[in-house]
Amino acid sequence: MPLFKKPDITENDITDYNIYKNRRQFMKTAAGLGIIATTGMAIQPLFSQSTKKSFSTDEKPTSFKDITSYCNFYEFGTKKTDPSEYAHELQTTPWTVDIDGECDKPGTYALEDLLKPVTIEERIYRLRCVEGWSMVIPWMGFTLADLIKRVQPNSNAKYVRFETVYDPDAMRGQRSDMLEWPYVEGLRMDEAMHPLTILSTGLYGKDLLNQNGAPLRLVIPWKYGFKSIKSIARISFTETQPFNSWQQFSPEEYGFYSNVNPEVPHPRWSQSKERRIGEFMKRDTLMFNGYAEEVAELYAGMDLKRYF
Ligand SMILES: Nc1nc2c(c(=O)[nH]1)N[C@H]1C(S)=C(S)[C@@H](COP(=O)(O)O)O[C@H]1N2
Ligand SMILES: [Mo]
Repeated sequence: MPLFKKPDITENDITDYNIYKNRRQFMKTAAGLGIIATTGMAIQPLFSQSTKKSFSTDEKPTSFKDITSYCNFYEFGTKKTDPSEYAHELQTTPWTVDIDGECDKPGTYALEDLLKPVTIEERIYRLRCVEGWSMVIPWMGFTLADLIKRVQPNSNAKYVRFETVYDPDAMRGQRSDMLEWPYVEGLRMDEAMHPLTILSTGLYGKDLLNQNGAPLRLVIPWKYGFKSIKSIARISFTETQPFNSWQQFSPEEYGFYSNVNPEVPHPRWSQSKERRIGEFMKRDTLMFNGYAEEVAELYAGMDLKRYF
């Protein structure tokens, strides 16, 4: 994975966020008055009235422009601007997700059917890339636990494995052997069931753009960004630990857990500091990306230097 590079876009674009906040205020008022408008909203229904404040950071979100143009999505190339340039080449409707392995309700699910019973809510999370930069992203999504409960994993299911869509005609990066395709990620079942772990369908109140992993991507805020796999086409319940893409690429550098940990350096660079995109000074990286209170107990008794 390349070392930190300065974003190509440095302009501090707060206009989008103001529009977004005003729209949110409008939606709340509209909901209060019972005049709920639904036009132009494909997946994002309404801002949930019961936004779980406790899970959202009140730090200032990174600009919409930076979030959507400074991306890692190697299926479209390795440059930060490749995804925003080429990801439109992927067709995301219709979309299906294969659910298989150790569960009682396997099948090929249409995305609409997976989304029908869920309430989309906003979660403002930090995202820390292993390369040494971070963002604050106002995601729209629902808990992965919601979906898992519906497909009923059996007692052999110890892990959840995810695959990105494989479509080399549309994804130019998949025509190279930079990584083995499709991109694979995995979580232990308790990590997958944790209320902080979400499947995202949007950000800043809009449907995800392809470069951010439309139409469905994982977000696990206490782990390095590469765990948050994009454009998910398969979810499997497994008895054995999945062998994720970056671990396949370089097992000494990228582990299965990949919890954000300022005390465990990457073999080629320190992880103790990070640059928040849009800011100049570096800031300290926090244990579990600042979510220790919520997730440290998942790893009680584990040597986090060994299980990095
Ligand atoms: N399929 C797939 N998912 C992926 C990646 C990728 O290359 N392919 N990059 C990961 C990395 S390294 C990061 S930091 C985040 C970036 O998410 P964002 O571009 O939406 O901010 O996506 C992750 N998910
Ligand atoms: Mo990353």
